[in-house]
Amino acid sequence: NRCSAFVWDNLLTMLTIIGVVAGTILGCGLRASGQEWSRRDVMYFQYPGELFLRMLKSLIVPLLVSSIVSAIGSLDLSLSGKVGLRAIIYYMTTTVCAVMLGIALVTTIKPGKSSEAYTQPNTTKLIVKDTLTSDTLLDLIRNVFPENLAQATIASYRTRLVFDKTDNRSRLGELETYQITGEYQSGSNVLGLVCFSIVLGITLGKMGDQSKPLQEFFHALSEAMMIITGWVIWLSPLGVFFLVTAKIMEIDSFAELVGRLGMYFMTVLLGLFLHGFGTLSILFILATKKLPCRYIAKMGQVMATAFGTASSSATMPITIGCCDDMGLDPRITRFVIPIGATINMDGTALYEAVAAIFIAQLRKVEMSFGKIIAVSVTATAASIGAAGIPQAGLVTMVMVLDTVNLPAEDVSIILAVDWLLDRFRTTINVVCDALGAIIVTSLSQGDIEKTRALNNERDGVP
Ligand code: DAS
Repeated sequence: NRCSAFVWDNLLTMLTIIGVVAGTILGCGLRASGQEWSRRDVMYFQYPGELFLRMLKSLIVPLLVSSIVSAIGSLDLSLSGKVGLRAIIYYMTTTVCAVMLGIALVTTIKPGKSSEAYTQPNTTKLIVKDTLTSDTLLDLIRNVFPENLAQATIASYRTRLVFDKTDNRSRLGELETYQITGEYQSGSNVLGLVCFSIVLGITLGKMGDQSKPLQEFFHALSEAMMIITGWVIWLSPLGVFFLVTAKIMEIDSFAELVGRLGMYFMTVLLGLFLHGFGTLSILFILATKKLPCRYIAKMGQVMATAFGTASSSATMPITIGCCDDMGLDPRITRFVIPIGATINMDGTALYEAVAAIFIAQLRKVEMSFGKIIAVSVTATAASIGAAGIPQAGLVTMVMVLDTVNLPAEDVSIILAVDWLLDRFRTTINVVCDALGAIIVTSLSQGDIEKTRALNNERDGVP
């Protein structure tokens, strides 16, 4: 009985993981067949997965706004202030720890050190369009204040990276130009919406009974979004299956995964593992006096979806559902998870610090202490500004490279393995968000009880 209960409780997670594995096997099998797959073939394979991703993304805006507004409105303002402060302190602490761990590893392992001078691969030339670090930094702050809420989720950065594959060796048999620009798809970069929702939640809280109808509206909307999430989540196994298959079909070659990029790849992976199951676990034990393993064991669905979609924003509804299943206070979960999914990206911060110093090593650029500090600061800022969509960290990395006087086109050096590293770092991003919700809830228990007692006393409840 216990076994069947376990299987039933984890059925969807197991099916989603099977979807990722089966997609990997099919993708490799299709490549091994030696047949040339056109972009259209890849698109057909990707299509069901793209529909699944769009269903999740369509939930992001209504869920994010309603969750934050109803959560802040339902918490006393002093309590929501304390909860918000604890969340921000947790996000900053874990992100800085991730960057420092990444820098320690890359300067110790030195994946970029090699005898011969590095030559840019002639297969991928990056034409950088008006990439200005100051512009990127100013854009990060500019996007906090959306000028038009209806379009708040379409943040435009001036950082534009155009990858121009000049060789015809490309897998898809045609000259193709990747255009990775700062113009993120709708519903992906939600920094402005998060800030507006926080201000609106605080305002409704200050308005008292006058805002009750609106608070009830946002609460009902948040619950409705979670119900729809419960339906969409059952498509995860198929969705991730097709997304992973198509992604493996379209990548150029696995050859880059060995050799010099392989060492870089393993350095980032080691850092993500040590951060996820080392730093975060230590912080978790210190804050909650509990072991994190049984909580992480319940995050299988979240991790499988994050890995399959490479989007922490798209995974956000599932992360909230996972926290609900763990019995956390929904008012705190719906407050900290949307914010965490937007600005707390430890995996991305670690990756950007490692990548920048790896490229400096390849270029034989000496990294002074001052430059390492500059990388730490800009990698943290870049991870905050990165949207929760696939390969967003690649775009904001331009800022990090510029601080160590590396040309932005060097981003293309690590492009070949970025699609896979992105999935691992996105998984760590969402695990960190979920553990943060548990930690903040645990640290706020006393305040929640105190506030409840004060409210009961005020309302004359015995
Ligand atoms: N894929 C991003 C995310 O969704 C992370 C990144 O690109 O670095 O979190």
